[in-house]
Amino acid sequence: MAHRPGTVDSPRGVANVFDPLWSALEPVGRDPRTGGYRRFAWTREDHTLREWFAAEAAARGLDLVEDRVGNQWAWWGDPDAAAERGLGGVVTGSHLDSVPDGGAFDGPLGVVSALVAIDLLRAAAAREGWQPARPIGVVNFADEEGARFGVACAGSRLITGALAASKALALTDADGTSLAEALRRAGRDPHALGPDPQALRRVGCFVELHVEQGRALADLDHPVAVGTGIWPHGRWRLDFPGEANHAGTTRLADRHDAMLGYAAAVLTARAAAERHGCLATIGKVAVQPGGVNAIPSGVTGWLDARGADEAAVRATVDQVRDEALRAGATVTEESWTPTTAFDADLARRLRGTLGAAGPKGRPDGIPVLGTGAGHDAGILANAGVSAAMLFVRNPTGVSHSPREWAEPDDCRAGVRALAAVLRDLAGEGA
Ligand code: HGY
Ligand code: MN
Ligand code: MN
Repeated sequence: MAHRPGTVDSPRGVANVFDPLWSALEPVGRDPRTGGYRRFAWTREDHTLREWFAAEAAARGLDLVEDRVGNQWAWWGDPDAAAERGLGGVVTGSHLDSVPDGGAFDGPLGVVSALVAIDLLRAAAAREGWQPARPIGVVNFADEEGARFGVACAGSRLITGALAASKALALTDADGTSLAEALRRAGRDPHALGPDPQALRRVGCFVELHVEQGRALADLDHPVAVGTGIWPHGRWRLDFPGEANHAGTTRLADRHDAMLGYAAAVLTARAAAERHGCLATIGKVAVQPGGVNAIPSGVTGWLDARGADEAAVRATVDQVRDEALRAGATVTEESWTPTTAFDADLARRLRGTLGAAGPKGRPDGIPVLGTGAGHDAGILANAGVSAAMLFVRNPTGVSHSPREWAEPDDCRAGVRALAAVLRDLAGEGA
């Protein structure tokens, strides 16, 4: 049952709306053993989350549109009529899917904060007669984590053309189910998949609020920051060949053990990252046949490499690639995101709005942060959309883990900051 908005102006203000929305999401895809989330694209959990988003949009009288790849857009105002007048919409939002055993905040904090920010602006409209000069949209991007089919930000990459529909439809999950089949089972037409210039034309600017995936704000003792950019980063699949045989009867000299090449690549990734000042992770591996007493016939590992300097990331990947090729592996680049700079004018405007509204006595106003985490805002920015981010303090600094956290007061500070920047961006003559 969607929560009835409009009580955001009550004494408990933002919490009065934020908390029920958060509680409604809390159980969806949660593993009671770990407290982590499994919310993968085009699964039952994803369906539940999409239905929740649609109900909350309807409860606010927002017009819900699903684009060619399944991203959900909820609009206050008519973005097409505004686009005819050369006025792009002001969009916020994020994603609802997770990594395996992910935290509660990565993605959902941006979507829930966006809905509550709309409630704050609606209350201001009722109280002050304020009306946005531009449509305001809330987006739920599909498959941002790429946890099931392996390509991150798939929804935003597809509509911007950064990911070809043909490549996406052929992606398969651990069970061998293709994205095409998963879409069909979810009642979507896989052949509709492709770039969606109409969806993008509606967006004048995009501001994504996200839990910080690090400790910078905790160290700065500030609840909210403005994002400046995203490090270059990518994913590579490493397939190591071997020969299945009996663990107890095959002499060492006779073995072709795929695990050895994989293990060397893992150690090389760490050494190369240290050498080049980057981050390299091999966090996912698949072993065939996967028997304790069977020498592996094949091992597939996935490399995630990132860093502030593109050449250093490439050098890190090259070193791992050379090691893998020595073991006879094939190496496939699955995704690459270049250095991403958010719209500097937009970021400056956010700082102007928030610097004034930030905690008193801070001469430097609101902090600015870069990040090594990928986001849909980065994909849109690289497609020429004016985009920026807001980060909310995470005292643990941990993410992609059940330990990810944001204090309720900081979540509310994030909502108020988001509402302030949306009001400025969508305001009269904006
Ligand atoms: O991988 C990332 O940085 C993001 O969480 N998709
Ligand atoms: Mn994430
Ligand atoms: Mn995220």
